[in-house]
Amino acid sequence: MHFRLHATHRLPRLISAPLGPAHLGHALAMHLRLIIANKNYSSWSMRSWVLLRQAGIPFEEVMLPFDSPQWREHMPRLSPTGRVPVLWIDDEAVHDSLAIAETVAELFPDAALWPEQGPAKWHARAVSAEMHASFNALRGAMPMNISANLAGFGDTPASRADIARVVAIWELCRARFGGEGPFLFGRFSIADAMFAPVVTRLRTYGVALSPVAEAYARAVLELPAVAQWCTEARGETAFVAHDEPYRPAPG
Ligand SMILES: N[C@@H](CCC(=O)N[C@@H](CS)C(=O)NCC(=O)O)C(=O)O
Repeated sequence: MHFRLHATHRLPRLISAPLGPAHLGHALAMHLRLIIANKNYSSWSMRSWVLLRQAGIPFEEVMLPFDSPQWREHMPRLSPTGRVPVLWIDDEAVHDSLAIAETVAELFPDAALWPEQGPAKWHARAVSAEMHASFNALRGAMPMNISANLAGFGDTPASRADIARVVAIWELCRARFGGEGPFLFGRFSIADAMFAPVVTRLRTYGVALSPVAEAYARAVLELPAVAQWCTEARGETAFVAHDEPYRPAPG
């Protein structure tokens, strides 16, 4: 292992960070390359991309569209699991969105990507892990599809129960830990990156939210990195049938 950034590269603390590397103030010693898939569909990719971009950490983006010749050609070499995201740190591959988040937090401690310590940090870890491991009904019934308007689709008892749990998490975090900003733990953290694709799903499927959850969802959508991801997602034209249970293929 050769994580040289830890000692030599310090980032300022983030509230809602400006984009770009200007505030790094120095060249990075490591090359970060993030392998992702379609911005419209790939919710796991979105988490890692939003985290890096919102933290202002420079990285090279490699987008391999699902079901494409590029995916078939490059994925065997670029992803140990055949899935995205994968973060390459020089010639080391770190797969899985939660492992990527932990690794980035470790490499850039001054970005303060987790809350500082104590209960806020413990809860941020817990809800990020819960997001990572749960909500299968919501994922299945309401696949991420940023550019679509599918209001009313995907509303099942199981997806509704998942949404109720997500909203309960948001309300608890906002009430207990959100005093210093509009995010789950006040300032932007890994937990917000983990929930960002859920926020877009709730918009796509027209889900009505409580006032606290709605305010949080708006804050997430207004994050510069989330706004950029969504704009780029809306610019994509690929139609991936596997992610489109509700719409016929165009043409
Ligand atoms: N637990 C993984 C999930 C990764 C995942 O399922 N990625 C999807 C895209 S969002 C994927 O690569 N699917 C392609 C496939 O399964 O062939 C993570 O957190 O990164």
